[in-house]
Amino acid sequence: MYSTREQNELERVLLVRARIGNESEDAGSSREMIALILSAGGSVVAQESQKRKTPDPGLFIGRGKADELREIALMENTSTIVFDHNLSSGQVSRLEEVTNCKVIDRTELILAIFAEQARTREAKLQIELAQLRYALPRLSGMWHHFSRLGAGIGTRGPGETQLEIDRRRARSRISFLEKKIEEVESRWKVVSAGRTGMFNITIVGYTNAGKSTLLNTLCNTELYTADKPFATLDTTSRRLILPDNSEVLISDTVGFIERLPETLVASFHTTLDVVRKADLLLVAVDRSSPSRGRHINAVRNTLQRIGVEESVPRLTVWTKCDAVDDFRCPRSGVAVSALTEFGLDVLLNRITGYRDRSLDWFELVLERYDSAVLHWLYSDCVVRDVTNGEDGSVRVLAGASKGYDSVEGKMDGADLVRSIVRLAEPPQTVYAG
Ligand SMILES: Nc1nc2c(ncn2[C@@H]2O[C@H](COP(=O)(O)OP(=O)(O)OP(=O)(O)O)[C@@H](O)[C@H]2O)c(=O)[nH]1
Ligand SMILES: [Mg+2]
Repeated sequence: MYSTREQNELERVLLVRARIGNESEDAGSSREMIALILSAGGSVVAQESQKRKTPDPGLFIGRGKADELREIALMENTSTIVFDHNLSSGQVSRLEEVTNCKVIDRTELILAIFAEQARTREAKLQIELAQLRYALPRLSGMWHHFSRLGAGIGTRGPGETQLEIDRRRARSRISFLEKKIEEVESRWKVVSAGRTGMFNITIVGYTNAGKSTLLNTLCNTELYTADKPFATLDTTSRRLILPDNSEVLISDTVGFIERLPETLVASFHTTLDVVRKADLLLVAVDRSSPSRGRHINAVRNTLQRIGVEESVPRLTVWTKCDAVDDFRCPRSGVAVSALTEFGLDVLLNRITGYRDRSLDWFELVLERYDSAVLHWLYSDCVVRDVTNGEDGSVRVLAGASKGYDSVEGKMDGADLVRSIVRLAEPPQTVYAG
């Protein structure tokens, strides 16, 4: 319903960016906008920028510049102007009046791409909610020309304006969507309750960093990947087998971008839950992108905005290393290439190290082999080592994922148990984090 491609025919686009204060010209930012516009179904035929101390309250840019945009749009045969800024509804309608073009701001553009990319029911619900929440306060700007008192028998109540009806419809659709999303959320809660005890890893990062490709390579899956922004809008979780044959859960989710619209952060609350609840965040950074410094900052800010605790461990994963000439391993994090599988063994070892530190380690000696106890240990703990003694005893080195108490409780009174000792540290292995 809000598809930019269908509704606005975003074909020839004039891109506008103001540099506010001492902001400098930024080629990376402009490249990103061109990619976003392309994703929304448009192509940039001209770019304009203006340096300003502060944005103009009425037009964001200066009046002279706005007049100039009208001339450029005529010359370039475009009727669409995209601003790399968030504009107020008043600024949009005044700019549209002056330039005689359709004006789209950054949030609207990103929302349009999300709408275009949404495949699953959940993503579609969340994006529609984000769009309506964005449009609601703007309806006055959008519809003030059209509001007619008391007109339209049957479709609207007496004395109501079109604006009031649109607002009422939008509000009731918003509460319908909120209810539907809540239903999805409670279903997810049931699913994730079954996973308690599993170590949860979530891959986060700037959009197009190679997150889904990394998960595909690690788990041998076929998630959708593409060289465009916001190819993934849903969360997918898969089991990942670590080098010690234990399992963890790894999730891929929606990518971040600089100035991610607030309405999306709010509506994608359920999707982003997987980020807040992770035991380890793999922060994917495209090592081949010249804008990687900016991307790292944007991801850090977004994690803070969505309420991820600082205490959640984060491991930087430098992706696409095969695409870098003269590659040298960065000092921190792990350098990988999902394409050539370079560095994946190191990454898996580092993940195992983090997971090991989340467990309560213990050494258990049983009088003799007991399949029921061993079965329990294998299903509820990470068993690192089992040694058979000459006297028939069995020594087990394991880590409890549900706390040491769960092990003591289980073993208490079992006459097979010769000794059980809690270890202060995870065992030293090649998996050190
Ligand atoms: N050369 C190279 N390209 C890669 C590698 N990993 C991913 N890519 C490419 O990077 C592009 C983006 O990959 P995705 O896995 O879709 O990226 P993403 O982070 O999931 O992106 P969004 O879901 O859109 O946020 C695709 O064209 C991939 O083929 C890699 O290791 N090397
Ligand atoms: Mg993806």
